Amino acid sequence: MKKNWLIICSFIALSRAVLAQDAAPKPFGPIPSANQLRWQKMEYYAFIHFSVNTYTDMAWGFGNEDPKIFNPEKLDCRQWARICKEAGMKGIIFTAKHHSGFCLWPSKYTDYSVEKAPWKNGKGDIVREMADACKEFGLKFGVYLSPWDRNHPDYGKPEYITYFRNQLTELLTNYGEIFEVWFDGANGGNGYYGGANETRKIDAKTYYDWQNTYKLVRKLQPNIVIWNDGGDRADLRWVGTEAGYVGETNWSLLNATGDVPENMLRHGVENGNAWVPGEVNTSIRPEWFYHEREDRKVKTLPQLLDIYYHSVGRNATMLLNFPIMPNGLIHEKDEKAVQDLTKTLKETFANNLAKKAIVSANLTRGSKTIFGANKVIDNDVNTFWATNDDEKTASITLDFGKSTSFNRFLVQEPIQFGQRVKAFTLEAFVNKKWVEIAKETTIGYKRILRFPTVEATKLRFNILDAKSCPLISNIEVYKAPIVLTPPSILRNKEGMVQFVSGDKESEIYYTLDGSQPTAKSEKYTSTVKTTDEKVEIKAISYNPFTKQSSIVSEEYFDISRKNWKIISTEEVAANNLLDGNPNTSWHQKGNQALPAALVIDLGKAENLQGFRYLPAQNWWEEGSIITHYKFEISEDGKAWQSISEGEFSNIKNNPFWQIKTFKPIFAKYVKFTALKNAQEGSASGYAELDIITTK
Ligand code: FUL
Repeated sequence: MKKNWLIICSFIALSRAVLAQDAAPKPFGPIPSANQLRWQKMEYYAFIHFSVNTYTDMAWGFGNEDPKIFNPEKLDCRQWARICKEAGMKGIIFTAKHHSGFCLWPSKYTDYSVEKAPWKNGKGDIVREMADACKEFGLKFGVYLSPWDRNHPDYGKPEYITYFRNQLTELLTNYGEIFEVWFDGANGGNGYYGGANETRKIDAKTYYDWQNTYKLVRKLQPNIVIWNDGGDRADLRWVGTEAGYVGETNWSLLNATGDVPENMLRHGVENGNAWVPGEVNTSIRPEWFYHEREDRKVKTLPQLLDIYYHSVGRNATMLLNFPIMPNGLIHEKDEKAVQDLTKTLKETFANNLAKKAIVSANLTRGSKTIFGANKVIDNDVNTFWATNDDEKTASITLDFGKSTSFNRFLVQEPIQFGQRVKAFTLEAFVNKKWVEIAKETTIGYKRILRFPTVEATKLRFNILDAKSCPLISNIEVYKAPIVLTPPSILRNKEGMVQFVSGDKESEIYYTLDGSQPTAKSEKYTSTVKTTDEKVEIKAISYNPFTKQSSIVSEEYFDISRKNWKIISTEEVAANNLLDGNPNTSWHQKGNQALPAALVIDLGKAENLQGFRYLPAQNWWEEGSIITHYKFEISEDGKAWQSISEGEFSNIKNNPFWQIKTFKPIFAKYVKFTALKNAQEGSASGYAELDIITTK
């Protein structure tokens, strides 16, 4: 009797244990809210930048622009929505108000808006047209409302907060459901401010009283996510750069309070106590607003693919900006670029090879019907493969049954249970041996790996470490078409040109006369000498085996800098800013003595009509970016005339070439002065400085 009783007891204990492991694992650490989860699944959506500064060719409006300049005669929000929809994007975030303070809807609280513009005789409302177009094309709609307002007289005073919230209320009440609101943190201080024309400093942490603003937002739009890089922690985080990538290690966690250094923005915080996932925002051109000169700088297919894999492929979302032209349309080159991206992504992710494999795991939690390995290929991200609670390592093998070639691996965690995986590897079974093809860290909502094509019969995915038992909801394997990266083109001080290949197998062909290069053009073997004059160089990468060509890369160089001499310093490193290599830099010391001037003797008088400045590209580690400058010229190096002075708006977030033009003037000497740096008191960092001549 006693014995039977014991058997019954142990049976109950055993089935309890089995049942416990059949039960879903408990969430680990912070988890996303329903709104964050819905947002994450959008993956890819658009930004649209349009304002009065579209008409003044500026990155930031000053706030004094006359609304009369705002007249987008062909404005067509349906064109914008169509392009985004066809690109596979899921929504659009629109700059309802940028830093200029100009409102693209007729706000009741200001007349600095479309109401004062000639467009539609002041009867138009672009926010309305945008919201309607999104609805028609089945896209979600989001708004960008700049907290910094360079037009409003009360900016800096408590009254402005009331104004800001009133506008927010208009936008979040009158235009249907809003999926995301963007509160940009940029603030350069100076502005028009109702005519005061002064610099106003605010404490971004306290001034906007974000907590109460957030309450208002959530009351008006319960399904919204809030983006904020300047104030209190919101739902989403900036990734610390506008260049279009987040760290390979990317935790969707931060700490709810405290400062977030840029490094943390890129990688998140492994043991952070709040769920704050990253959103990668970048523009399809170097800048956010339209500039005609950037028609040749639209991001190329290889660049856009990199952005996709470095955002969606690294547990973030991709927010890609289209600048609107003064006529109110997206440029056809931008449309073409995004179409090419969509086409390639469709081809890449068309045939999931994992579906054809037999999937097995070395460990499984409880019942295989609930948590078995085949859950990773069942097309349902809500079901997943799991191990027992105490396991931190486990492997899944995909057996293709025959030799199969692939170059992409996609994996997902069911993040509603928290982000868990800390380290994993990927191995391919080639010639009867396991070969490691990737060693990585985090996964999160989605991770996509790219690697050179491998031919293997099996693929093994090994989780090496996790915060809690690993859970995997999805695995996909693909063979993507090869897209060749065009070469980059560098010209040094002496006018010698070097082409740098994007891969190791391709040959490079080029032209120096602006014509389209083909595999019949000049082949690049060693450095090419160009004349000292302006030159337009085009080049392609070409794979002789597949006969495939890359798209064309092109660079336009002004006169060579051969005879230039920096005369304000003897430091040899200063010549780095003339060497044509963006990766070498010079940091002008003497931070006490700011403004620090750089004087260059051009060798002979040139007819100047502008200059360009590229900040040091290693600004993460060292030195600073110049935000305010003065450009002077002289015939004799003694008497100076100031030609251009101002700011490089948004250079800190977007540290690329800054171009300033002016009326043509002859000069033999130029003086460039850094009036202010992004990091106050630090050295001024230069990668390159160049002039633009009229010749
Ligand atoms: C930045 C702004 O200053 C830019 O103008 C742009 O709107 C970008 C998305 O955010 O910080």
